[in-house]
Amino acid sequence: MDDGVSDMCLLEPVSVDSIIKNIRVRFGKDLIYTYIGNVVISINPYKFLPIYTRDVIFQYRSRNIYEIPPHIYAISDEAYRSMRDRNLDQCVIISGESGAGKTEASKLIMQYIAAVSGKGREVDEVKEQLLQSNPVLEAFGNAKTHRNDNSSRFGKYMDIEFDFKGDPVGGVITNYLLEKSRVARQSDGERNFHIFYQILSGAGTSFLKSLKLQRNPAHYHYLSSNSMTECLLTDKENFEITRKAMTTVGFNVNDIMSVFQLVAVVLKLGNLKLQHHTKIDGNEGCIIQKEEELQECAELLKCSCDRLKAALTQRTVETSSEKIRTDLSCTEAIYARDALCKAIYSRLFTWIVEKINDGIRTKRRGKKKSMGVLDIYGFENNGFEQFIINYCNEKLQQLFIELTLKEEQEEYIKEGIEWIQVQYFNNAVICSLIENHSQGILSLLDEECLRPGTVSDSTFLAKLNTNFANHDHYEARNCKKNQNDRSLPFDAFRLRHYAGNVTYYVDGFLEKNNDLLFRDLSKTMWLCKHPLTPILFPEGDPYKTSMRRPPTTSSQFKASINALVKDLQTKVPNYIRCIKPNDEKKSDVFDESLVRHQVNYLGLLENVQVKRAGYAFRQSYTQFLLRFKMLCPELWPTYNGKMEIGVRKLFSYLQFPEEEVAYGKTKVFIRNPSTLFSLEDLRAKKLHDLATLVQKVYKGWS
Ligand code: AD9
Ligand code: MG
Repeated sequence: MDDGVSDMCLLEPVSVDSIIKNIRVRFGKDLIYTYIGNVVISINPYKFLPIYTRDVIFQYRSRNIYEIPPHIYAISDEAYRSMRDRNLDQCVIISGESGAGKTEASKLIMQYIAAVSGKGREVDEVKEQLLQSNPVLEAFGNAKTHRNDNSSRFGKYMDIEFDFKGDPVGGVITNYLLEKSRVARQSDGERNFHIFYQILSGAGTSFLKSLKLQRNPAHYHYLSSNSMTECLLTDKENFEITRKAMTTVGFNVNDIMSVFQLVAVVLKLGNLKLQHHTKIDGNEGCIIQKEEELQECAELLKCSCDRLKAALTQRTVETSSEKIRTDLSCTEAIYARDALCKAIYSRLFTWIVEKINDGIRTKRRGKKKSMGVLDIYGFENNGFEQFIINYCNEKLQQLFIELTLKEEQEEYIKEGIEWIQVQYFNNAVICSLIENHSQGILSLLDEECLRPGTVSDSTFLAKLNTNFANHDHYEARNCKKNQNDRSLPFDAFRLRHYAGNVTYYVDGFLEKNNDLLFRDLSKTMWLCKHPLTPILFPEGDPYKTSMRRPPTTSSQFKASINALVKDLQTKVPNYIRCIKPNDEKKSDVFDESLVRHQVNYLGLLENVQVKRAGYAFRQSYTQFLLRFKMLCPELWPTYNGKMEIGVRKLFSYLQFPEEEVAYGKTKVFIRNPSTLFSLEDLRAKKLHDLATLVQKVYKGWS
């Protein structure tokens, strides 16, 4: 029966076609994991597979990666043991497009670590908190999109900390840029964040009443302006799960109440109807129609209704001598309302992450080991937020190249092993196009946001066109080279990302990057007596005189991504590359062109080539001998000679073909995984023989 090869380094011949064929054959047999060396390729089965039970977990425990079939547990085990036993901090970087299975993979890793690490009241509590942070973050940060019914709309890095025994003692979660525009608007057929539906379908009648909410989602503008208004069956039960999980991770009854009050406020503010109004003095302004909803919002926020109303419909301009109030037009007021709701929700989300961190942060002192799991959103198309997300993916691809392709090749050189360079596409040029300090797209965007005078999305685009007209990875209709490309709209630019071309519409870039909230709104929020709003809107403090401009969205993101990359660089990387088999979210359907696209941009062929041209396995002489010296009588039980000589003696005794092994300065390199399998088999047999012998001797004694 053909199961394909479990490590694609063994493919013959090596080509994109053979890689796809191998993944396809294995996918057809529900073998969703395949290796390229120690990189795991995972294809989403879109169905339940019985491969995540406790029994399976324990099969993978403390086994070598090549001993048993590929599994995400195998790499989790490898990373865990390397951290625990060799004191090497680890990170697991999970990549792939939306719906490819990244979040599920990250949960499987955590489940594995929780199952195999130590037990005890304190440790169990930490584990439970780490695991239960998932349902909370997913309720508030995930949503149904076209591509994924449970799509993460934020990036997440969870760094789990361990004591010297390898037991989890805490962790820190870092969140990246929640897609907050979803609060006020979603594409057709998509939904708002899960929590809105969960609360409406799952909360008890009296709880809903205390939040002044109605059960029907169609009542709420933010949940009904698109075509997916209904709650799903799972929303109701998920509400219970979310609430319980909030308690586990450290929210008390008051915290929970405060959070849901703000969730309710967002829904209710979204329902405010603003109407154009010409005042007696002839000035244009707007009035709020349904005042009851406004009144209820004020009650939930514990603030004066008049103040809230004024903040939503007027703007105060302060000069050194006086305050002047002007009325907002209807369009401006709708904009202000939506901006406020997005700000409340996204800041609440960050507060929730911080609150979880307060609960799981390590209380113990002393040196800790750590393992970080990165689950970032996948590549998607279109506006500002996607541009930022795609920038992040470019950075991660760059890290992958640095650590897997470049470093691998450099190691051969360093160890003095003969080597033919494999060519691969290095995306550093795209990273630089985006983030270059003075001349990148991000710095030009910031410059445009801060420049006095008339600036707009179009002036920003014009600036890009002037600067990057001749750049290989930049295209725009107004650039000479793209003049005849009718697929390029005039209000957009296209980047040739490593994963493919993406067209970005510039509409909203400046505003989203500026991310400014009218001061009247932040001040009103700060003045509310609600326990959270003063924390969420510190800039609204009227006693704070600092007029410093907050950093732009893109500069904040750039800083946090660079900090992340720096952190990842200090750890041993483990990679999981997720692949999506089809766009219909169906099981057993393999869309070859879709998979081909992913295989290409994930650079799997180059990955296999580098691994194959090189050696599938390498280990320091000392560690290698420690494991296998029992296979050579001359080295067993004690060997005091030079380690490299010992390894040479071992291979000569075992009579493996010479070309299978290379001897570096500090490490032994093994070309094929099958050689390692044979070594493992021999070792297992030897151990078995030894155990039998010991038993016999023991019986003889007793
Ligand atoms: V996004 O960039 O956050 O939109 P992800 O995170 O890559 O995306 P996710 O892990 O959420 O995708 O997986 C999408 C869906 O595929 C899940 O909700 C499951 O229904 C399904 N899935 C993913 N992995 C597995 C698996 N190992 N077994 C079964 C799976 N189903
Ligand atoms: Mg996800």
